[in-house]
Amino acid sequence: MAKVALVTGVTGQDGAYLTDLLLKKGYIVHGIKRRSSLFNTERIDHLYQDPHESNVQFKLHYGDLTDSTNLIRIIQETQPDEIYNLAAMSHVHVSFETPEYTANADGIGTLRILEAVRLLGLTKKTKVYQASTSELYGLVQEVPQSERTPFYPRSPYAVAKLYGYWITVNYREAYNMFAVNGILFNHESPLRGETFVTRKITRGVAKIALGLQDKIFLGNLDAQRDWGHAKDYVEAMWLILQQEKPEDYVIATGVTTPVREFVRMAFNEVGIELEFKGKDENEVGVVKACKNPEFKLAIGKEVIAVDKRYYRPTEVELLIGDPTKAQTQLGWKPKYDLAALVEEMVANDVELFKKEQLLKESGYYVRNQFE
Ligand code: NDP
Ligand code: GDR
Repeated sequence: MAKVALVTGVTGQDGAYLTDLLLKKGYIVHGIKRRSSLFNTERIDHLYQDPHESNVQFKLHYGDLTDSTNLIRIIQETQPDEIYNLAAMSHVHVSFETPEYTANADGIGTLRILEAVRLLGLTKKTKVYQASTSELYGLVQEVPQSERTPFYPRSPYAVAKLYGYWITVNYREAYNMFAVNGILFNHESPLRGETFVTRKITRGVAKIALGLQDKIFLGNLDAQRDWGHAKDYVEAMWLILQQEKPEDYVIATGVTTPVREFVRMAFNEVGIELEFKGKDENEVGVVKACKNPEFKLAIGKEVIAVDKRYYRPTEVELLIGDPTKAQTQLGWKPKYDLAALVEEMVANDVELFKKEQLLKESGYYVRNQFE
């Protein structure tokens, strides 16, 4: 019998990679997607199966983490062996503007899933994976951060995820459930949401190189992150649920890099060398050399500027994960390093915007003003 998985947040970056992985492993996958006024399945369209056919392995259900009865019904109907709770309002900066909703979806939403499993008498059958985060560490207590490092959340998002973390531990201990946290450090990909810093940079680099954008406005260039590839990280999620014992794991590369360096690496991918001048909000990045004849950028052109709008009221300055436990107990090892990740993301966005350039030249280009 094929295993059945239920994936919340199936339309997100991780949902797309995880669904692909689970289908390849022979699972039947049920995904929960939110109703939206526009199509929101772009990341999983390549996995579409016609629901009118027989033997459909991948099915979508409308749902929302803020709606208990909906979650209970879907879990009852699908009787999953594994639930991957990936749905969340996942943008740290936006959580300062929507703190109550973030608490509801990211914090109480986790409780709703666990409680649904309990109410339906599925505690022995259904394993639950909770998408916990390195944002729990927040204000630096120690580096590198491991499963034993104390938490100090620094945003409404992180505080909501702290509740999600502990309620998962509590249901494991109180009801003997296989309920576990993956404490994942930042992971990126060509499917990364456009407003997270890495994708904002790789999209900006592609558009600047192609003459579709003037400069990129960023916030804190000093922040340091331990960036991995989402494809590697969803593999870890699956491994965590295949263990004998339910335990929490840190998933990270163990290498940290400042945002400024990510910017430099991304521009290098298109043959543009940058130098940074000035400090704090007056810092700018200017073109030092342009080695790719395809992209004609003037030396001295300002392509990076700081906009304080992107500063956070409280910032997480430094994250470095210690993946020793995942390496030794799960046998998990990432295949991508940062250079390979940046290369893939920039190449993807250059291709994407070459298509957009073609549209522009044919008179079809509409600039997205709100990105
Ligand atoms: P994304 O933002 O790409 O995806 C989030 C998903 O959750 C989307 O499918 C979104 O739907 C859905 N969603 C949001 N709110 C609700 C809701 N109220 N009810 C149902 N679905 C909802 O995030 P990622 O894929 O990057 O991350 C997956 C999970 O892992 C998240 O919980 C995130 O907080 C966590 N995480 C991510 C890390 C990372 O670096 N990527 C690191 C550590 C943890 P829609 O498409 O309609 O917006
Ligand atoms: P993060 O990711 O907050 O770590 O959360 P994000 O890419 O948004 O920020 C990383 C760092 O870059 C700095 N930064 C900017 N960030 C954004 N978004 N836009 C900018 O213009 C900008 N300029 C500088 C930020 O201040 C920050 O220090 C991500 C999400 O996926 C969470 O859901 C997840 O839990 C954590 O990673 C681990």
